[in-house]
Amino acid sequence: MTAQRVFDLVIAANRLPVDRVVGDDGSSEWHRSPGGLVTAMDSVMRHREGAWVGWAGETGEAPEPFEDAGMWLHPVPLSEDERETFYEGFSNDTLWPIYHDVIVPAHFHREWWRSYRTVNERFADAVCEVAAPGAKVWIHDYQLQLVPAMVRERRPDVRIGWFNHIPFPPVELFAQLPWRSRILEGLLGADYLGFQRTPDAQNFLRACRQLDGRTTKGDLVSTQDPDGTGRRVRASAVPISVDYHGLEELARTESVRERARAIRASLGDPEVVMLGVDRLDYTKGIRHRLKAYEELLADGTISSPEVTFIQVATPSRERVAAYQHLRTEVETVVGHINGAYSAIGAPAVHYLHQSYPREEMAALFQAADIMLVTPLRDGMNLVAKEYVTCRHDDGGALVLSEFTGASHELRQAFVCNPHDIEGLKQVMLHVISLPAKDKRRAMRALRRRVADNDVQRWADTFLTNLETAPERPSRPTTK
Ligand code: GDG
Repeated sequence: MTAQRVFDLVIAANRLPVDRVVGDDGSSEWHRSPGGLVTAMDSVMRHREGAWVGWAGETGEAPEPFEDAGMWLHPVPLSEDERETFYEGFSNDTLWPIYHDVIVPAHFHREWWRSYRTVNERFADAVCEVAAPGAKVWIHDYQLQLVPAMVRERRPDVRIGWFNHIPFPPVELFAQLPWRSRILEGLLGADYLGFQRTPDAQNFLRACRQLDGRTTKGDLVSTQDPDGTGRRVRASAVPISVDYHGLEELARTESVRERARAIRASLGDPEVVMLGVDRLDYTKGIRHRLKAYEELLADGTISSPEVTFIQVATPSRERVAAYQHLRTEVETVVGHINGAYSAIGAPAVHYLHQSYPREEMAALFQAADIMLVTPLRDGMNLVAKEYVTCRHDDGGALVLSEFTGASHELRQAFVCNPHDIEGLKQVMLHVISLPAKDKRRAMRALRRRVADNDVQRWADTFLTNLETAPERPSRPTTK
């Protein structure tokens, strides 16, 4: 047994920042796990001491808690059934669609909800085990919305914050959830609730008012704990960002710059390289950008290989049916475009259903003249900010969907509505033909914006908001 340690800062997220990778010889190693939350929080936690509570990514018994890169990792177990019902089911097939404008239908199953509650209880227990008296507990994302109230019930001494990485839906969509009041109650266990954009915080406040008749004033909601104590909870926007300095430094290394040149050379040095980088997810608008590219090729406005498109589609949630359908659709369209418009040795679309190291991503960003970020809905979209960060040469151009959180900050991006294929084509053509000096001016402004608002600033702001949330915590209790 590992000795129990306690910490003043505890992070709880569905996944730990590492995955166990088992080699052919049966030996196992921990590798960094993919996704926006881990990318952001990993760099935040490297500058702070604390514990991270999360699932290690494999079902069955959880590994013993261990230290990795100066962080204390406390694994929470999930059974095979819970992976299907809590993770793939309620989290990714009920909440994810509802919170992303129901781009695909949401599925409601009572046994999925029961499993969600059970797993949230387990996370709350784990958090309480590692939280020191009076600790700050920072809970993340839609998979753990009941944890704030569950932790408060067990440990009234700790400060509880929750941050939503994805959008919070309009009340008309949130209202569809049969368990909507339970979710609001769960969240209101927190002292502070952080959202990507002000409209997300407003959607939450409106849900509290309209669905549960709670009183709100400004960004505060009044609530009552089970013991009758009245409290106010603050809900406001604190937009996430990237590790600007760390990533820029990586992008400036000679090996990454050399790799960027090599990527362009291996494509035959096209006039224009367009790039998409996404988890293979139906929210990301991958089909829409492929359609726009295909139509431009079909009507002869552009031609391949002069204009070449690279799409990195990182494997994601491969056991959920909607993701399997999306993969089939995307691969069919890519096959169709390549069949019609490629030359030997020069495919029109380079489709990469793979995951790459950070260095390769930085090189790809530098190799791309136009970055296409076209989600139908996205909490923030870190890829947009990473692209800008890597362009230390002030080169490149960012095409950005108005339905991303990032578009609320990155005002100098070339904005598109991905549903409007004609409009998307026009934006692509506009950027292709725009004088370089205009694109450089836009890129410089974008880079300043991200440099001034990096991920450390985001974490500092969140933790300050948590610290100064309206009600003081009750006296620390000894365990
Ligand atoms: C959620 C919200 C919000 C992707 N492929 C590879 C790779 N990635 C990295 C990207 C980026 C991250 O994964 C993806 O972040 P996004 O923000 O684009 O999207 P989600 O995964 O949907 O993230 C989102 C985010 O949480 C943070 O709050 O912005 O709205 O949906 O960092 O670079 N990284 C590497 N290889 C890959 O193949 N190394």
